[in-house]
Amino acid sequence: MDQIGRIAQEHSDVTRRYFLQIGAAGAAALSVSKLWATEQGTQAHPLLAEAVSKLEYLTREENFRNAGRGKPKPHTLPPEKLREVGLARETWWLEVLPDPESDAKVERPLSRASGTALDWAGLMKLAETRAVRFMSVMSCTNGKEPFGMGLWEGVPMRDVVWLARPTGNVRRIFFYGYHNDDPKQRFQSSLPIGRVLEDPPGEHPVILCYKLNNEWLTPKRGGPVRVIVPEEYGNRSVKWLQRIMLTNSFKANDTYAEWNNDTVSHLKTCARFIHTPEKMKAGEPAAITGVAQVGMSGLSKVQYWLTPQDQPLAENDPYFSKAQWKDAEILPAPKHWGGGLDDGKLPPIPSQIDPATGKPHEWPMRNAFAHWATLITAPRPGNYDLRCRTIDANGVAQPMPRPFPKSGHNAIQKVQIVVEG
Ligand SMILES: Nc1nc2c(c(=O)[nH]1)N[C@H]1C(S)=C(S)[C@@H](COP(=O)(O)O)O[C@H]1N2
Ligand SMILES: [Mo]
Repeated sequence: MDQIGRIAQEHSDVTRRYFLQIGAAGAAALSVSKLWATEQGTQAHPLLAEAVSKLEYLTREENFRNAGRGKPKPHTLPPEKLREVGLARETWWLEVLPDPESDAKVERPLSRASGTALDWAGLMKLAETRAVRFMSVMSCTNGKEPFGMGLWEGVPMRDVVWLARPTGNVRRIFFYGYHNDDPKQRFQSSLPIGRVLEDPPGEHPVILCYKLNNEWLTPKRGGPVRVIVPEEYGNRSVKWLQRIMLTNSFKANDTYAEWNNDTVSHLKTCARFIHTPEKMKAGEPAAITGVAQVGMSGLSKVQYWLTPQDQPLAENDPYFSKAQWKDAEILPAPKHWGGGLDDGKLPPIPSQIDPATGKPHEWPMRNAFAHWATLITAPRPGNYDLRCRTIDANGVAQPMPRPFPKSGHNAIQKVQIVVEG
């Protein structure tokens, strides 16, 4: 099953039960903007209610798409081997070292040789006072669909960097994980040191992450500890983390750069379908749902365009800006967040959720998902193309302002629908 299929397949029990109730009411179509958040009194078209009831906000661990490389992939190693190489919580270690090829000044490197490497107990000690949680999207630069929407918990990377007492000549930081002790398999990413030490207002810290959706990070998700960089594509978020290097080099030395990717790229705003019918009847409504990845410039609208395939496309209009786009409904913050959380409730997330109301401070949240839904109707039988796109908070339509694929795939998605008489 593809990733969108996996996301669609998830069910939020609570919203489902609710929609089964109102579905029976069979009311006329109304705004779905109340659907996710309202518990009673809202009527919606049963088709739309049913479609929305299948959505779940957070992605379950097992439904994340996986991108960790290695021969063998580290998460497939047997438990004894994982323990042996430091990829179990009891045996985990992390080194923070000066780059030997540079003149970074680091007073107290955290090294295995000197017995100062950080271990699990040390990380948990830090977590007692420093732990942060936030929700953010995992998305691959070249992935057609986001990999998943996670609630991540970890300790800011800077807290561990400061333990090593860097004093100067540090301009960048690079890091990598376990790679079968084979340098050719190393997957490395890097950041300017400034991004690690400081967060712009509203941005979350770069973290050493040990929990997803309130559970310990599994080997598959990069556990015991991985990096999460909340605002960028997944290549920054190195799994099976073992080594952080402080360097005076000013150059990005990411594995992804060598693979012809732009490594300095904030998440882009873009829309994807989750559910669309393969067939529908002319003149009768059908429900469609989707997800928008809310990137650097926020989200103001999600739109769709249904057009017969035999209708010629406008010339010199690669992004269909002259087409008859219509607005879909962006769903509000869910009442129940899904993702397999214990009783469906979120643990405290001070930076994103108001503890008094349990609601997000802003919606849609940046670097997160926003789901959307709408009813579509095709007047006549035939083969149709259905497309979706976002308009970001600056008013710019997808795939602009950054249409180049190697900094994040955001081409306008198209699906085919057969409309029968
Ligand atoms: N050690 C290691 N970390 C890695 C990778 C890798 O190949 N090895 N792939 C990266 C890329 S390109 C992506 S998109 C994300 C995907 O994270 P996920 O597998 O948890 O979805 O992991 C990143 N971290
Ligand atoms: Mo990726």
